Amino acid sequence: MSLSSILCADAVACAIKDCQAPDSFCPKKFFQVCGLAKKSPQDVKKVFGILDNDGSGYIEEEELKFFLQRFCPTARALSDKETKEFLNAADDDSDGRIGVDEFQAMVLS
Ligand SMILES: [Ca+2]
Repeated sequence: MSLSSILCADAVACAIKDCQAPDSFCPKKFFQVCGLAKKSPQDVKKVFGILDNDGSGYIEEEELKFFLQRFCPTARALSDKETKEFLNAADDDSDGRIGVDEFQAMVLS
């Protein structure tokens, strides 16, 4: 399973390019531009599984930092500020990590 089987490469490239400038990353915008916001909950869950690099069942801060690189190996890492904002935007129960329900809610809402 890879992201390219779920998302269109052009849309992903466009979403990455859109947040190239430091501190310009916005999760909601990224999910819209890359096309994930229009996918089924099942597809969003598959993407979650890819982003959960260590298979812990949660996306932790360390995984969020390298979020863009999961989509494109040459993309930049997120700044600490962007990582925190991303986490806060999704972490509804404030446990410091993103579960699959929280991820689906953020992407599809
Ligand atoms: Ca994890």
